[in-house]
Amino acid sequence: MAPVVTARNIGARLPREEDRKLLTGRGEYLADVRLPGQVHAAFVRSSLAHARITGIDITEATALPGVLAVWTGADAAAHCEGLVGELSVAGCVPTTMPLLAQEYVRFVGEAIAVVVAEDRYIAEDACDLIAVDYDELPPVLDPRPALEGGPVANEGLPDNVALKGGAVYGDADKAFENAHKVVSATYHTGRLAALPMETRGCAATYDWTTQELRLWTSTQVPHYVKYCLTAYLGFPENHCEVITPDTGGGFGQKAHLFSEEMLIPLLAREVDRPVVWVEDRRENLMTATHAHEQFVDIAYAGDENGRLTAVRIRATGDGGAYHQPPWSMAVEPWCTAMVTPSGAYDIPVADLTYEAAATNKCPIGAYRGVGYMAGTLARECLMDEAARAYELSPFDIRRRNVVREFPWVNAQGITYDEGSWLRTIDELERMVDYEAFRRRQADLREQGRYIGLGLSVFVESSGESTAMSLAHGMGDIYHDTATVRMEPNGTVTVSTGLTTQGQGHRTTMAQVAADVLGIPVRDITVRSGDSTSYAWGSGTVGSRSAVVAGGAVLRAADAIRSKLVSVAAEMLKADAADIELADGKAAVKGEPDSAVNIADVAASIYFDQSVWPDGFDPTLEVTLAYDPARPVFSNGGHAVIVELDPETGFARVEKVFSVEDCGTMINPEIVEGQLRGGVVQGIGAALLERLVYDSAGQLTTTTLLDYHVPTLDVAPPFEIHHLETPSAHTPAGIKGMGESGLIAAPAAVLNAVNDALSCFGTSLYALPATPEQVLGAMSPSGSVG
Ligand code: MCN
Repeated sequence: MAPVVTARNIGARLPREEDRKLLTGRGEYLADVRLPGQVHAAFVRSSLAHARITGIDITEATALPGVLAVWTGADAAAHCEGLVGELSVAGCVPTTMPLLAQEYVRFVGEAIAVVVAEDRYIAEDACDLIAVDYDELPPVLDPRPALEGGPVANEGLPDNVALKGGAVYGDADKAFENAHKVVSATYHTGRLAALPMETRGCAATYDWTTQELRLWTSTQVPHYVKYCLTAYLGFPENHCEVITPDTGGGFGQKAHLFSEEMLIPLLAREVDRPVVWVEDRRENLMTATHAHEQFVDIAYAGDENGRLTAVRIRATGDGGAYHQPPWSMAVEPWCTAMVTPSGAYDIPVADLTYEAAATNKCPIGAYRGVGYMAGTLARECLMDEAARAYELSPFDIRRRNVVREFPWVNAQGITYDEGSWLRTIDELERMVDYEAFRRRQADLREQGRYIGLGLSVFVESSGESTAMSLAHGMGDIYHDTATVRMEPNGTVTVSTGLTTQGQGHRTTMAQVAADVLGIPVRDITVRSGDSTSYAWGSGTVGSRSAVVAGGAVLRAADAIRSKLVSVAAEMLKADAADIELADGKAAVKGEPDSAVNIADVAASIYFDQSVWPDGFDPTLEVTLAYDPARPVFSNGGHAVIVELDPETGFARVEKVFSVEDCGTMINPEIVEGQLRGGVVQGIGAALLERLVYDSAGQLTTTTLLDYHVPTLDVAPPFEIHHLETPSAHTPAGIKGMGESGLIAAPAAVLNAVNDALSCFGTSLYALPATPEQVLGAMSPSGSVG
């Protein structure tokens, strides 16, 4: 039975409970962890992109006073051969990433040795004393030629193919042969860093007398890390605890298993002291996974009316040197090709190819909108090209193709149960006042000013669960649990398996529980994932928390509610079916004067057997799981206006209009914060951010002077419109939305830049659209000015 929800707090714009602590500087992050007797680790990392290690001399480092341990690849391999990464889909070839490089190094920054010393200075000095001899090998840097053969990037993948596969749904050749028009393009998404404000880090203690291991790690997936401590290293799982302190952003980067998280516990056991490692920014930019780099070839076949009859897509990922578990380098191109091509459109035929090349670069991992960002960029930017080819407005071409009836099963067999896909397009057109925009654009062009409007409509999968993770070939995401405990005074502790990187879960999960239990939000404390000794969870990834953790909280709170109702019925001498819980009181429906305080009901459950129904179990603590049986899809769109500076080539985002439909909103303020943050990250991806390797495979963007992230001066004004199409399959109709900003904004920004460039007869196809590229596109010769 669906939980009973009173909807007093769900939907309210409550301020974030967690901000009081975080904004007053009282947050406790990984670097704030202080353990008695703690010592520090530092890593020696490869200075070459690809080489055979011919010798490592650790003699001087080991002799340095204050050094407690120096480990190289062989020491680590004695405990663990390496982290095995793969995606369980057709054509994926697994890799094993050693904890410390053994025979080969395969990207600049790969860890070769680790030093533990009394302080970080000594550890770093000792690292400088370690001499590594290399036999340099040619680096593989370009994924497309790499897939054709030649030098190998990873000796475990003899032809550089980490992933290759695809599928055809319908007769694609015929559809393209018979097409009235074919439009096609190749889009390139640059290599990005998820760049959490707080870098990675971990600290561990090991007590040999009890075999208790404690690992503090700045992660989005503590339960998975704990599982891996046993699976890879053999620490007994019931003797391990993984603790996640306050976390300064993750954005997917901290949703991996990292070698460092395995090494630090081993070293704590080795030196019998607590060991701490805090990553520096350079390490973070070089080694903490990169994201989103893909080439996407895409083509549409269309009939004479602008109706698309087929889509053909080939997604090629530049995967880096290894699969980084659990999100392998294969997820990006697989998801782009197999999940995103038709989006909100009814395109009956699909020809889909995915491939990932191993290269001598940092492994590709997760960053907000894995696979969806590049797929949405290709689909939505080509849709604007199609609009130009058919001489239709960007709204009309989309309206002509958008799905109007639900449930809808697309060409690949993915079922979408509901959505406001057509309304999204209509609302965006209303918000931007399209005709007025075109008039303003024409007037400004006369004055030598170039503005453009870009549109992007998205569908976002959310609520990653067992069913979805198996469909995505992941197999590492399952259900979540929540524990709800009511104290004798009626206050409540909700513990969830979530970790929080800034999403405001302590507020939203309290809102959810409050509406089931009928008590004020202020009486609820939420513990989210600070320790794996609380409720079990699969991690904060894939916009799953509102749906999956929220579902678990709803179910567990509902079980407590049933107990309160049955005892309140005894106390009020009424039928349980007639009892309502709201505003801190239990009352008989329609008889407000009958009310008793829920706190008194709770106290009676603990202390007064006389009001217990027969056989009543007086526990007010319940743990329950939730695992959505099917994927949940939210949807929306962005329309972006940019102005290009003809002097500098800089594209300034003038305004963003967003439509968001994540079903029932728990907290619109938080939803809007998520949306704004994601869109600004999308503006960064579209215009500013790019990790650059030189021809030797050296990363040249290892500081924030070189890697340009958007700051407040780039953040535009927003106009946000909410649609609410609840899911029929999730408790309370909630759908997730945490990735939507970054999934769809880059396409809207590039479309806007290309709309502004249309009077020059040029378009850009690669992100980021840097000032140099924009200037080049604006110059008559098309060359960079
Ligand atoms: N929410 C809501 N109503 C809904 C849906 C969501 O009020 N119908 C609220 C949720 O309760 C939650 C927030 O919005 O507080 C985001 O919910 P959800 O879409 O479930 O996403 P997650 O909580 O699972 O967060 C993960 C998502 C991802 S995948 C990345 S990456 C990401 C992101 O959220 N990383 C972030 N947002 C981030 N925000 C910050 N500040 N830092 C990160 O690292």
